[in-house]
Amino acid sequence: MKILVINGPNLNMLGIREPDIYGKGTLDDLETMIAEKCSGMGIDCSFFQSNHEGDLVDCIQEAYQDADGIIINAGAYTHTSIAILDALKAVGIPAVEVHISDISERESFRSLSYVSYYAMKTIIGKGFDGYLEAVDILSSYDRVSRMEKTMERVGRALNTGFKHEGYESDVEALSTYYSGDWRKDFEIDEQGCFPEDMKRGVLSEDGLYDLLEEAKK
Ligand code: CA2
Repeated sequence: MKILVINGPNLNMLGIREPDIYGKGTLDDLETMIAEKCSGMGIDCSFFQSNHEGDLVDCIQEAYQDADGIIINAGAYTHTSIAILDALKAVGIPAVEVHISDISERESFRSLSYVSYYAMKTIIGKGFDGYLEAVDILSSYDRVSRMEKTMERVGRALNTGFKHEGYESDVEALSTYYSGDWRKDFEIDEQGCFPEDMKRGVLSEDGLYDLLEEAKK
């Protein structure tokens, strides 16, 4: 999984002034903290900071079909930039918005966030930890959506007698997930079956293993 972390105007000043609002850590400290968390989770992350609205728009556009998730603190552009909102909508990459300070408790002009019209979640007032929470949110979302895609492909493949293109690698993926702890993310019924809306037809655990074996032949 690839996560892009974007910080907007003045966030390069972190740790230099206003420590009472933004803390003592620098942008470098923040990026190191996120990189360490991502590396422990097997996530590839990259960072971008700019004071220029158009550069932030370009960065979002360049992430199209490349990043799987965006963490964005658009700084003051949060409250003014429809261009950044449109760029996020245009690329369609799942995004979490983060603000170091609690923007709901500050000047009234900070209460409006255009970015939040797109972001799946907005985290405010948790300092640098908000970015770490955002990594967890994007990682879980990515895992669930990959699993759903796999299940959909398996469902399609089951209906086409395993002839669906690319089925074998999906089976490998399913087999890996199935032996792991991903179950907690999904409702599994008493018979160990996947919920009806995640599959076509009833499939027990034993049945699934049989199908996996058959598909690998
Ligand atoms: O709380 C946040 O993360 C903000 O996005 C930070 C922006 C502000 O305009 C938003 O309303 C809320 C500003 C970042 C300014 O960062 C500085 C850091 C040190 C010294 C001065 C500014």
